[in-house]
Amino acid sequence: MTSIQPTASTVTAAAAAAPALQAVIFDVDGTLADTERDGHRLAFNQAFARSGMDWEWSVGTYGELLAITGGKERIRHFAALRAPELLKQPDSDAWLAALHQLKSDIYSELVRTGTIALRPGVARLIRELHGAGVRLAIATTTTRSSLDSLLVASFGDQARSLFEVIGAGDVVADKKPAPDIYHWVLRRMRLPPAACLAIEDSRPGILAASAAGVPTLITINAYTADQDFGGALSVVTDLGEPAAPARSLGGQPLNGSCVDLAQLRDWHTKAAGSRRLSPAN
Ligand code: XBP
Ligand code: MG
Repeated sequence: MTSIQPTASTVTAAAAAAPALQAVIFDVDGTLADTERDGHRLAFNQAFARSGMDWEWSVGTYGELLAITGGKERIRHFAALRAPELLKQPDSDAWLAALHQLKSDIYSELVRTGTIALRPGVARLIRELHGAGVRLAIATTTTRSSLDSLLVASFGDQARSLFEVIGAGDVVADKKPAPDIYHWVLRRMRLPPAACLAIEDSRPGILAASAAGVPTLITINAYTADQDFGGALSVVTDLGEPAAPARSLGGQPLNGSCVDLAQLRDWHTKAAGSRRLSPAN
């Protein structure tokens, strides 16, 4: 097969015909905040203890369990390995739902006490995008009540007006890495995937966004640093603050110390250019 080598001028010409960046879709856990190790994990463990169960997920075990997205799904997976008889009870679905509800309530309480901060650059970038009229959305596997608690604790009264569309938890049957939550959000925003950019932190996240056709920026964290982020627009340590610069780890390089709107537009335009020139498209 003949390979097409894009030149700077052909990339510019192709990108000119592609949709401009209109919306940014944020993942939540691991992206907006480091919620997993000291938030969700603790809430699961407290829910197990309060329910009289001897399960306790260590930091390492929880890292492995993150491959199963969704809290109910994660409990079900662990039960299938450790106590399959629990899943054979006639009321097992109700048991699981009640246990997860307890976990979600504990998580919301933890978040309300202010123990989980937004990651570097998240509030700065969201405010810049909102101020510039870029549309904002959320695509997450997390339960809606847990997300709302995090948003209110982080953004106060502004929480409800910042994000135009919120896709969370069970609004779709198949969670990430399936693309369904991105399809759900895109339908409600009435936007094509190429007009959006996703910010994710994990392999299930980039698989979901990419399968929906949304170009994706990755901000890694301790649980996801070694994962495969092939196909990402760019991989960075975090979104960065002027006094605490982010670092490039792969893909398109970061120009400067922070991810800002100008940087997102630049990456988005380059992605559009290479997509249109790719022989597969
Ligand atoms: C991460 C998840 C979630 C949380 C737990 O979601 O997989 O399941 O770990 O939340 P994302 P719930 O990265 O898509 O934000 O217990 O509410 O499911
Ligand atoms: Mg995530």
